[in-house]
Amino acid sequence: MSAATDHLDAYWMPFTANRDFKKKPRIIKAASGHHYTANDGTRLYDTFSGLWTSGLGHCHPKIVAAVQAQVAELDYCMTFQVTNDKAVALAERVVGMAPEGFSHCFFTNSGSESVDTALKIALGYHGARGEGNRTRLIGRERGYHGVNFGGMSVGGIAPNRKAFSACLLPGVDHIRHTLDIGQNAFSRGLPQHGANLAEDLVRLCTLHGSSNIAAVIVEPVAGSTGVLPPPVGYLERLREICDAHGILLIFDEVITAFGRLAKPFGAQRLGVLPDIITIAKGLTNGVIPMGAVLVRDSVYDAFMQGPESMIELFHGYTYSGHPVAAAAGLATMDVYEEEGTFEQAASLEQHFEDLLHSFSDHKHVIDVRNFGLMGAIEMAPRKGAPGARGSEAHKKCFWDENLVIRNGMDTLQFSPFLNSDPDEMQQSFAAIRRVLDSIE
Ligand code: PXG
Repeated sequence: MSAATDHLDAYWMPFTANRDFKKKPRIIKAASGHHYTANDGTRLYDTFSGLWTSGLGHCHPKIVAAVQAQVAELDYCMTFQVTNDKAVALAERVVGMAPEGFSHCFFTNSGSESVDTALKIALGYHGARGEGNRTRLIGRERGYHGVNFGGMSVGGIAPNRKAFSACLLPGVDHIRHTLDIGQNAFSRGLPQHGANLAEDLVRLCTLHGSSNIAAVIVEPVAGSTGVLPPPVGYLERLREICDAHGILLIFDEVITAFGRLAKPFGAQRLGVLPDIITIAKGLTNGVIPMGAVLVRDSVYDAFMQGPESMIELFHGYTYSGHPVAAAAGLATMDVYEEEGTFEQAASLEQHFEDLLHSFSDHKHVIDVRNFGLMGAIEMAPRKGAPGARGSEAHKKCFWDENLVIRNGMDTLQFSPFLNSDPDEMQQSFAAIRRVLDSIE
């Protein structure tokens, strides 16, 4: 091993080709606003706002100050049997922004934990109501719900599941994904074709017996699989089928909450209300890990039965409602409100859409998809080397254009800052065009 890579050896990177990365590492040491600073001092524009996390930009002074003050005031406090003032305040704040009827919030530390918590709540809800036979969970192909055993099982990203296939949760099935490039290529916003794919849930109701199904979980706009906005009418139909069969509908809003769709929650933008919502990422602008699960009152109320001295839900994490994370969350909510972030996001959508779709004529590009400030440019795989184009584009953007972009195989994904500068956005796409032109 070369000297350059020795010091990296101890570090096993997540979701990364470690050996390839360590040959020529890309290490960030600082960030401010819309830019990172690399180890060698180079400033890089961040087209992914963290990892869908940091819509307000990096190191927002108000959030930094809140975290600094909190860590000196109350560094930690258990939230089992006692709790802290910031967790209480943040729960109230978040439910205040949520759709009507979501009055309760359970804290976790990540999206993966939020998803597993939501699945457990769904099972507990049915049990509490005397429908303990409802144990089946339904996900969707290409869904990403984190990497814990529950989320991985309802998730539908094949490579994430493959190595663990014998140990996935039993009783899980998946409805079909909604990507149909044949009919919907280069759609702007929600695609027109595909509402009928929701009928796949009816098929699973018939197959498994709908009275055995506890919940269906979907991302309202699938994110990490390469941005799949729901076809017009699709989510409405899922809601109808769930209602008809007593099945809980879970929206995994880890990406779509907090302004990505120009509203506090994607459910509000899309006009379809689930029963349970999972969040993370934008809850603290990515500054401190934190997630949460919001539930409809009917779900919460089902647990609040029996003796008052009894624990209603045997679940929680050491760091659920961590005071420093909660302080970051409160400051983040303040900034969203004070800076009118969700309105800013709305005002950027058309510009973002136009920039993305300017790639429609590119020789490598087979589809462009977008909704809100979520976007993807899908390239055809190079013959015999799937993923090579995406990976080369990522590296070239970093080294040649001072740009951090995200690729999943040959699909480039975009999560611009909610307060992006339209010129910077334009320049970043001009740079990406140069890179795509230069790769084979
Ligand atoms: N649900 C959804 C919808 C997510 O997008 C998770 C759950 C899991 O969250 P944690 O905090 O446990 O990672 C996510 C995470 C990508 C990408 O490239 C997206 C995520 C994770 C890794 C990569 O789009 N989202």
